[in-house]
Amino acid sequence: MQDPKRYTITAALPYTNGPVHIGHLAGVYVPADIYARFQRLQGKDVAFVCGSDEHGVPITIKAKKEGITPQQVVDKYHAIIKQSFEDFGITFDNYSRTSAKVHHDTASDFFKKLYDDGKFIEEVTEQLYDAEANQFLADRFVVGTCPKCGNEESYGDQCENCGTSHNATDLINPKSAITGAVPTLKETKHWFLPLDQYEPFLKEWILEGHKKDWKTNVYGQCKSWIDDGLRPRAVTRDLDWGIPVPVDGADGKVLYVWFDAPIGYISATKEWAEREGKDWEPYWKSDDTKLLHFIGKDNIVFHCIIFPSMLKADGSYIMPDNVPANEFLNLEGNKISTSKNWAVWLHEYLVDFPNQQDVLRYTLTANAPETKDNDFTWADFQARNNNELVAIFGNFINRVVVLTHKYYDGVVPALATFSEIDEQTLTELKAYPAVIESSLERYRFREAQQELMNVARLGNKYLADEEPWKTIKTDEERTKTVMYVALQIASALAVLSEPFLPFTSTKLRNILDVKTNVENAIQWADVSSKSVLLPAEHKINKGELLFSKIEDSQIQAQLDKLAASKLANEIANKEVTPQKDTATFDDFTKLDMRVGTIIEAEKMPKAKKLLVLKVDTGLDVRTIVSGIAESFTPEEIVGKKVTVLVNLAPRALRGVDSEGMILMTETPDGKLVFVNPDTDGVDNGATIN
Ligand code: B3M
Ligand code: ZN
Repeated sequence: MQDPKRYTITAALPYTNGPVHIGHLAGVYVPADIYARFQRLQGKDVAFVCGSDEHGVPITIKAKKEGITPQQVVDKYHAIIKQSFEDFGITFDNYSRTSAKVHHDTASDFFKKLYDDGKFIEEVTEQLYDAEANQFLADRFVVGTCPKCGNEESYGDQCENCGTSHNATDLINPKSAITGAVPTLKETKHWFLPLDQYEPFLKEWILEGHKKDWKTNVYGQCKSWIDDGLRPRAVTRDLDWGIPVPVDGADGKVLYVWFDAPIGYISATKEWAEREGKDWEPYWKSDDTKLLHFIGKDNIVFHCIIFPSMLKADGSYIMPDNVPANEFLNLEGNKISTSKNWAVWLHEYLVDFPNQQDVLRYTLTANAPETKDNDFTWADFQARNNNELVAIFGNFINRVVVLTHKYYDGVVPALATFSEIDEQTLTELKAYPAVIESSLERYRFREAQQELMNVARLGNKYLADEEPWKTIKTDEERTKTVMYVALQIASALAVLSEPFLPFTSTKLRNILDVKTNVENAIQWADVSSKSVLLPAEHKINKGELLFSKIEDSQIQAQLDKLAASKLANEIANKEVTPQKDTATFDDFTKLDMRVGTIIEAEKMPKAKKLLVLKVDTGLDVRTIVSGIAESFTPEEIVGKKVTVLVNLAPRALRGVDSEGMILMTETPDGKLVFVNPDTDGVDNGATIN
């Protein structure tokens, strides 16, 4: 869209059942924030909204697990999530929540209007029901095999493996996530949005209208959805947590969370507009508004197919201009997982790296999963900080500030005459805003940030070539000009870095003293249009380091933390053979177990696993064939004390009669070990009971 009058920028509402981690930040909130800050810097009218998604089954499941109410769950995480966003400089104009009254009213009214206009199909259908839990199994209350990709752990409404969104009754071998029971079918009435009726509209709007400007991952998913054929989707659920369905005969039913959540963007805009004394409607209903949804790839269908169909059904809303969805960020080679604690939590990061928000923002953007899944590694984080932020950006600013103080007491010197290289450098500098802008307008945030770093590179190269630390001894006038030019580049960096590195930008503006002085406040466009950003005679402040080196020990501490998570998981997920049926005391006493000693051992010919042992059982010396040849050599077990089941009926193994069994167990990696009671000083033949 050319020259929109205003921007409505939404970022996916995080589910309020846990804190937010780097995956959230990289996929959605950092790019959305970069974009919003950039538009504001250009003087654009921006509404950047988000909020907590407080309905839906995951929240009820979490509440059940913790023995608290869903409201307590969302209150707890809403506060943590909101704080994390503030701490990382995500500049929402409003961060709302879907339990707010304004949202309940907005979502109810939205449903009611569609209902009154006859946009829904009302139908009694058979839905999955858990008789044990006395509950219908909507969405995440049911797991089963995805009909599309075969993932055995697909949820009722969506498969996290292939991204397909389906109806719970489509699952193969469904199981209740509450009791594990196989669900039965039970009749219940619901309201369906007939997505099939919106197919022609979606085809024209997306397939024909956005083939060129939407990301290929987004366009591709939409196309495959539409090509597969759309079906009516239930927008209500039999649950007790959510927004009550606002029509008669809908007791015990709530709106499907994916019906109410996107309306949360509208409620958040309303809440904001009211606070600011503005009218919310142009932000959602005016053709000269650019509406953008920043989301992760698992949300594409909801934002490109279902929500637009809802908006279309209402008829008074605009459509999103773009849905720049990202792929997923992995962590050290594995999928980020809340339940496995395989994540870098934002609130924990700030404890370990206080005031280093920009380092994380920078790394996540540099490595953003824009076109494919990407991996976050702590080694990369360290390298990006030390080799790029410290060595390029920080180094340039540091040199400029230190030299300005050293040579001119912090006062910007007057230039003498520009040399060709000065002119060239300044011309190059002036080109950057447009270059960065072009990347940002195509949602290429990695590329945009690289261009920002090229500005710092330009400055470093200029200083390295012009060497003011040498010319100061020979040519004072030349040195003044060089420092003047370098200070212009530093000022440009202060403004161009703001969307990406907001905390650094603020520090830099403070150092250069271009923050509070309105006349000197540099705007984005000034970098290309003004010949002077920082005039001669202007005094800058004392410097401070913008970035500092991250040590190996800090990185190791993070890796240790992850290793501890991994270990804790392995322990928690360890499969233990279930207990066998009860044995009576008589059953037990039938088994005659004795302490014995292996006195001879040799390999069974042509059998990889078997050793033939002679064992002194105290009763006799007998032959026992044991399947331990892959864990022990014959030599190492001669003389070993063992536990022998002596009254096991003899059986022939490869023609050798085995007259008992040695008790063994197994280590986690499959090595056999003897069950070897503490039998020092106990004679062979002693009974075990
Ligand atoms: N809460 C899903 C998610 O966090 C969801 C987004 C809603 S956006 C309207 O993946
Ligand atoms: Zn699937």
